[in-house]
Amino acid sequence: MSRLSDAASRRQVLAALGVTGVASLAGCTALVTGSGDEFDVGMTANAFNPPEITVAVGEEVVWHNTSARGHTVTAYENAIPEEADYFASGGFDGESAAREAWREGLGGKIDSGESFRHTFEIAGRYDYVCIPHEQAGMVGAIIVEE
Ligand SMILES: [Cu+2]
Repeated sequence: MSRLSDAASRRQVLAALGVTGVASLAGCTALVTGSGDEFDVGMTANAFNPPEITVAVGEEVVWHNTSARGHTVTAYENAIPEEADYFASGGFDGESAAREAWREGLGGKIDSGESFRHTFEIAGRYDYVCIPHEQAGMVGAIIVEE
C-alpha cells in the first residue's frame, strides 16, 4: 500500500469519526462545521492532535481548529529543511514576520472551525508551533518522506 493511499484512508477514518461524533451529539448542530469534516491534524484547546504525522512528498496536510480558541500554525524557521518553503497561517514568509503580526493584531489566527492547509514538496522534518500557546507546549511536527 502506498503512503498516499494511507493518507487517503486516514482522512476517511477521521471523516467517519467526525460523522459519528456529530450523530452522538444529536441536536447540537453548532458542532457541524461543514467543510471541516476532513483533516489531518486537529487543534484542541492547547495541542495539535496528533502532534506528529508522517506524509509523503507532494501531499497536502490540512489542519482544522476543532476547539473554541484561536490558534496559529507557524513553522519554526530553523527547524524545517533548508530548501523548503517557509509556511505559516496568514501566509507570512518568515517566523519573525508571523510573530510580529500576531503581536500586533492576531495576524495568522485560525478561528474555531477554520482550516489551514500546506503542501509539502521537500522531504524532511518540519517543526511548528501555535504562537499564542507556545508556553503551553502547543507544538507539532510533520515528517515528510520520499
Ligand atoms: Cu494554540
